[in-house]
Amino acid sequence: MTRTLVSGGTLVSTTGATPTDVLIEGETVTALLAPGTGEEFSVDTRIDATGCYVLPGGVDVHTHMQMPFGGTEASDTFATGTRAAAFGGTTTIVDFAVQRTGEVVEESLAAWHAKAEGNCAIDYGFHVILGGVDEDSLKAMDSLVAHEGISSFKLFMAYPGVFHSDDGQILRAMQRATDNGATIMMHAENGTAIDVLVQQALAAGNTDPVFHGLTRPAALEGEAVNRAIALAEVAGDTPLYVVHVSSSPALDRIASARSEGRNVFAETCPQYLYLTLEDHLGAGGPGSFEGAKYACSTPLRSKHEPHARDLWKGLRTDDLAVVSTDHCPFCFNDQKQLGRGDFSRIPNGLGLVEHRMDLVHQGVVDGNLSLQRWVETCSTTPARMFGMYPRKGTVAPGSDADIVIYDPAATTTISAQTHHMNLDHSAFEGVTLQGRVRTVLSRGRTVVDRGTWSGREGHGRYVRRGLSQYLR
Ligand code: DUC
Ligand code: ZN
Ligand code: ZN
Repeated sequence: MTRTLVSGGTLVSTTGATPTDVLIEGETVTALLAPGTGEEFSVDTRIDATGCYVLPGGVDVHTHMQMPFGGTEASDTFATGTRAAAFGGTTTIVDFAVQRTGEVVEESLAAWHAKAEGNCAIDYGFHVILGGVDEDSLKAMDSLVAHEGISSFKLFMAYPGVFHSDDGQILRAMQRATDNGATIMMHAENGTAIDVLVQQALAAGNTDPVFHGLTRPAALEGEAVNRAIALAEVAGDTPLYVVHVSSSPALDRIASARSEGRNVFAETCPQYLYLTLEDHLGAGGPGSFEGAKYACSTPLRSKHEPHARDLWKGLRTDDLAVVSTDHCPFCFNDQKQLGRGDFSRIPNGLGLVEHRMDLVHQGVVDGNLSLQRWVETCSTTPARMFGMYPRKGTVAPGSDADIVIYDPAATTTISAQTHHMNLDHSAFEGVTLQGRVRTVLSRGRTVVDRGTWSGREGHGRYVRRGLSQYLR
């Protein structure tokens, strides 16, 4: 069994930042050692982490690799997307297998396994999107939790006619989850009301990308979050995890449910912390299609309202427990173009799996978040929330040796010319961030070192997950 020693670095965890050497045997961390004491071990590989942070590999629990959506398919495959994730310091993803109305859940899951197996560069798990809640899919939830390592199911209050579940279907799925222990992940936007606003905007000739945001107001995110929380309460305090929270009204309702001790959890994504409706979705002004690059749902919010400031605050107070990406990339030249002349046809999604760790680290540099909280929101909590801890999300004896060596003194400049995602543009084009991923280990194997790839398609394994570890 090969032995690797990572020495000279500062181990960052949820509780502190301490100079520590890390001993790895095979795929597993076997010891944390006082600085310098690792020198007495005979090892095959020594990795000098002097001047760097050593942290648990990032865990991104919201990605959509090669997902069919909006008349096309997300442009990253499991091969390209997981490689890009690794370049950015993420060593585990949890992607969404999609069941549509009328499809058999187990068959949908098998189809997603077939897409991923043998192609991933890092470890991966699955949630299941239930696009059709009926007797069969409800039954399938039980067996997926018990036998398949799937402990979370996403429902949509948005996208009528595509993924949308009505309140009765949501209540039934939540009741089932209360019984089997699963977490319900909610896309909380009032889709029926949004569709009315969309039709009215188009009828008035308002077709530019900015209307994607203007027809999905924050109030309709807040309303849907409120309804989801009420339904989860009626269903017996079902574990509820609200995805891609983008606005103050949504966060307010989550914070209030949490203050009552409810099983309510939430994530946000980097785009809502940094990008705005005016500067990005509205880029180029009237008549420009540039903003299509930034069309995602929930949408970017107005810079004239305190959404981003509140989201950073929510991350500090734990009302937002996780930062994920909702990585769902569509190329500008041949995919986003589907929405030219009709914003409602722009495939929704941004490609960010490669930049989450750097973007949230910038929040540390800017004083918005502590170093410990960076690791907590990007690695440890997502692993615990979705039943993968302590195998993932920590550097400790017995955990998988998924490790990032991060140089806080270096910088990263983001560009489509240099990123590794299969995407012809970048939402953060030209932005320079403080800090840089230097070396990445996935289960003991170096996959990235100083920008050079040494990973392998098929190295990534399926992770069977348990229940959320945040429940009473
Ligand atoms: N939101 C997106 O932006 N893309 C995919 C699905 C979703 O809910
Ligand atoms: Zn969603
Ligand atoms: Zn999503």
